[in-house]
Amino acid sequence: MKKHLTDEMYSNLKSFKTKSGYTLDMAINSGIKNPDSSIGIYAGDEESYTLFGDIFNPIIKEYHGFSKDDKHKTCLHVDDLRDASIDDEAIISTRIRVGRNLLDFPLGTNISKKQRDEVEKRVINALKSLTCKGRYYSLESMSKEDREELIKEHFLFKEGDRFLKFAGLNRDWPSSRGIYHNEEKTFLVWVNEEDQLRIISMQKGGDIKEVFTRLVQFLNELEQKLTFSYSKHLGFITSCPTNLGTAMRASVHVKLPNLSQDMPKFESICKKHHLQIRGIHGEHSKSEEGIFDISNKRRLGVSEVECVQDMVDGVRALLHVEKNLYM
Ligand code: ADP
Ligand code: CIR
Repeated sequence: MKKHLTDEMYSNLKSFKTKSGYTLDMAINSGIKNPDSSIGIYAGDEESYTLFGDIFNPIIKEYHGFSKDDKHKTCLHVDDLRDASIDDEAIISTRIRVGRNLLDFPLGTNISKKQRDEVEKRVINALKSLTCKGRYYSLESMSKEDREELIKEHFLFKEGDRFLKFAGLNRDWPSSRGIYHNEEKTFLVWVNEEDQLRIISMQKGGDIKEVFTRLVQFLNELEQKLTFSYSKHLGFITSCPTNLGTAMRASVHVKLPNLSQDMPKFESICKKHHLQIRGIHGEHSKSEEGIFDISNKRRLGVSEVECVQDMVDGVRALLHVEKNLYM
């Protein structure tokens, strides 16, 4: 944000307000309060992306390589994936999530408590219709111990960090937040975190196709009950511009003890394959014991299948170097 926002742009945009009352000052607050942000800007609603397009567009272009005149695309045909199963003991687990927000509501950054309550009600209602046998647990009704255990096991989100806090996403915490999951915890839905829904499929090991198939099945079922905010140009609308488009992050937890000793090489392979490196407790966390969270970086202008394929091909390339160069 600080790289692209000029004085002139700020003066031009500062008095604008979207229909839900979102302003440029609100959009950039997280970046202003956290100068170490990697992105530093959030939308308050779909309109933010056009009304404040002068600042969002170059950021979107830099992150996704997607221009104003490009078209987003979608493909959820799991069978189009190539070489999807990574049968390697270095792969500890696989997770694919998509973010979704309901049409006709502001995003979490600019939602009122009453609207957030209504979103939770609608989502709970839709979850009841799933053929997946699961239960919804409200964060408020969960014990501290249960909450901490679920976070430690990578199933549940924690209270938003300083980046989310200054974007307005921690307001009224933990009211109207919760998690739905099946007994095996292979299908989960987070409610009212950074996006109103984070729909997640995960399991141990590297059977990426199975994880993707489960996600698509329940996503299709949810779409019968809920209408998500979607634009032809930007795909699914999300709070953070990095999640626009497919809003998909396909990741593995993978052991790379050798390659991670050579960070420039590790990072250059990731860059070539459009991958992002995270620590094992999510964004802005550290790696432990040479285990990293490796995921697709691009989400807009590429289809869902391409997002997963970016991850699969990139992780194969990382494992090749990990095994062959350091024997
Ligand atoms: P998001 O995926 O929604 O962008 P985070 O990066 O904060 O959010 O990750 C959310 C949680 O999911 C964290 O606990 C993280 O460790 C866990 N996670 C991510 N990828 C995997 C994976 N492949 N296997 C197991 N847990 C994962
Ligand atoms: C930041 O700007 O650092 C946070 N708001 C998180 C940005 C999302 N990160 C990402 O690379 N997907």
